[in-house]
Amino acid sequence: MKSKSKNKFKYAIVITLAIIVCLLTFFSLKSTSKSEPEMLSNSVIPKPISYQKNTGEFIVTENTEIFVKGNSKDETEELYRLAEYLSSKLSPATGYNFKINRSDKVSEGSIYLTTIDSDELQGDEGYRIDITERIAKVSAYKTEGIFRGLQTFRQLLPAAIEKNELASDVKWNMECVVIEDKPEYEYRSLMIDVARNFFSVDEIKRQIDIAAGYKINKLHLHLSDDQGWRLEIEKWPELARIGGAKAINGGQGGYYTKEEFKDLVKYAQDRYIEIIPEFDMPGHTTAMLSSYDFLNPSGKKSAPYYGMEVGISSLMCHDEKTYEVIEDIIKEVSEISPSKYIHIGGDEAHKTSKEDYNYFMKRVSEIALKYGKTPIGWNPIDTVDKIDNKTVVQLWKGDASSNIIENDMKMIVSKASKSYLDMKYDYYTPYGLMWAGCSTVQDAYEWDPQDYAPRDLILGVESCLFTETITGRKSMDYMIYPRLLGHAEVGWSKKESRDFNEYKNRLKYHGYRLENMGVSYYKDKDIW
Ligand code: TNX
Repeated sequence: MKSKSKNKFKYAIVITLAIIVCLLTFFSLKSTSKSEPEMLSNSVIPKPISYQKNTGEFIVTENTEIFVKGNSKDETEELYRLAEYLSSKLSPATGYNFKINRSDKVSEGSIYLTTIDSDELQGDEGYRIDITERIAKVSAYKTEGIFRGLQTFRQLLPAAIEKNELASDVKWNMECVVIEDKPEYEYRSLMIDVARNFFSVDEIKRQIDIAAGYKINKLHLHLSDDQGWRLEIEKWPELARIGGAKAINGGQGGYYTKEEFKDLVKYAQDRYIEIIPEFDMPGHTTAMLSSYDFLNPSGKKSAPYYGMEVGISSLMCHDEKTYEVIEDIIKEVSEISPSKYIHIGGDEAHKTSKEDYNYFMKRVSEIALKYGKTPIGWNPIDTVDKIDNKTVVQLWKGDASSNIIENDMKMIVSKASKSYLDMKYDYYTPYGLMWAGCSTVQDAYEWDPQDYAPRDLILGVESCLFTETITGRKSMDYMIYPRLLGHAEVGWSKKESRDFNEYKNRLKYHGYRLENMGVSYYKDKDIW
């Protein structure tokens, strides 16, 4: 009797302990899953044209392989590289090594990247995603479309996929879906001013990589201004050596050697981003004028300038030496820049007479054309008499002028009040300026280039980060993100499909993604 009750007691203890273990496991699992926000269906930014959710899910596991097959051997090789890119994005958080196969005999449970020899997927950047329980497929007409599609693909996985370290206890599931997508505009750009403050190759690469995730396809580098010249020119080495010595407020200067520039171009190309170099002229040129005496009317070098003013300098517009130097610059840059475009500035030339401005911009635009480049200039370049209408106008204030419309000039829309990333979010923002007003996350989203110009003239949009007040990665991230995501959607998604209240939900989820990527974004109180 005694031993029976002893046994009962033992059982009771074992059962109680088992219950405690179960409860502890349950709560600890719950708390780990709590730290991972619940995946939001259809949270892709920029918003795809169509998103057809089906039942079921595809799960990425340690056995998942990637298959690639292009229309030609070269395309298959490029898809192989893109599979490696995808793998580099998925491996850190999952801890999986994905086997890559050059084949269309796709085994169950695999990811498949393939190009299709028909334009049904509409243009170079269009793509289609078919996620079934068996296969996760990305197809496109061109490999560029596959790259854009891969950005959507990444966003179909839980936000933890963006972590740079192992994320255990996460189920890597994607909902079954058919997505068909293509961009509204061909030109979706981020501009970084590396002249006012200089940013290293690695800092720029990091921004390229993040922006590529939101289907940005151009990076415009503002390589010269009063405060700095940032690219090595072999024929005129003092431009970089003297002109690049410092930055605004006498801060740390620097410049890219030609090799570094080529490396940046390649890094961007690998992410289907085109780098557009800008040399801002004839104003914004103190760095040039302080590098070479003969560019100045006095024959003496200008004093360097590290202040905040604009409109303080001008090149000599009727001196052939000026054009010799400019031609050498454009020639050298054309040799290392595969971009179709070169940006020749043309803004705030307050120290140049209108007549000189017209003469100068027309000549420089012709030099660019001579080297096979399409010139881009800030408005008022559109007011230059008889300028070649291949010149693209970058609209930063005002509306499309009658000149633009009559001359049928193409435009990039980057209105300061909407797409300047250096405008403060609100009065309390620690960085930035306010000359075009504050620009909230909502302001950055709720606009359309067609508010300022006719559709058929618009190439696309650009977000501009001027850096008078921005010195490092933290302030850069804070001003760019999350506004760039809104701009990316303005450039990619159809106007009719955009609604801020709906966007806010998707953006909220992207906060976790940005966080996992290590981006110090601005946490708008209305959203986070
Ligand atoms: C205007 S935008 C400028 C830049 C300044 C910027 C500051 C443009 C074409 N010129 O020189 O850096 O404002 O927001």
